[in-house]
Amino acid sequence: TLQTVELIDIPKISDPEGRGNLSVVEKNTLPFEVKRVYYLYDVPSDASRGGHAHKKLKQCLIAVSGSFDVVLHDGKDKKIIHLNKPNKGLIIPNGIWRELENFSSGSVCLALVSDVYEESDYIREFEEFKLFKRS
Ligand code: T46
Repeated sequence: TLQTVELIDIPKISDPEGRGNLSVVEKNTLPFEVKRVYYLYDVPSDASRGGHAHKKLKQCLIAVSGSFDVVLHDGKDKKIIHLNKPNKGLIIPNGIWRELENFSSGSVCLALVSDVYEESDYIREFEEFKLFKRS
């Protein structure tokens, strides 16, 4: 369900001498081990990314620059989360439909994920997703 989606704090170290911030994701920051990193950038403001669910993959999405909306669906309920802080991570467990939209200009979505790329892990049809949730 959508209750398994959580927004976590990524530790932020503000420089005492005014040199800005540093955020760090370490071994125990996320509730899963990271096996792959990818990032979305130069996304036009009218474009939509995602539009699928994963059978097993867990992800952490971070707006390292700019902002975007993450539309989540568990087959029953829908929720929209606006990401706009480099020190917040959105944990999306497996079995959740996601769409990313309204990317601001210059925004970057960093994804830290639990497994290597495998097309067979994707459910790309919403009807199939609903059947998957019922099984
Ligand atoms: C997700 C959202 C937020 C690869 O070859 N390796 C990879 O690791 C990834 C992620 C993609 N690809 C290829 C597969 C497609 O030919 O890159 C192309 C674009 O992938 P996709 O259409 O899946 O991109 P998005 O932005 O719609 O989805 C991605 C992730 O795939 C997905 O897991 O949750 O970002």
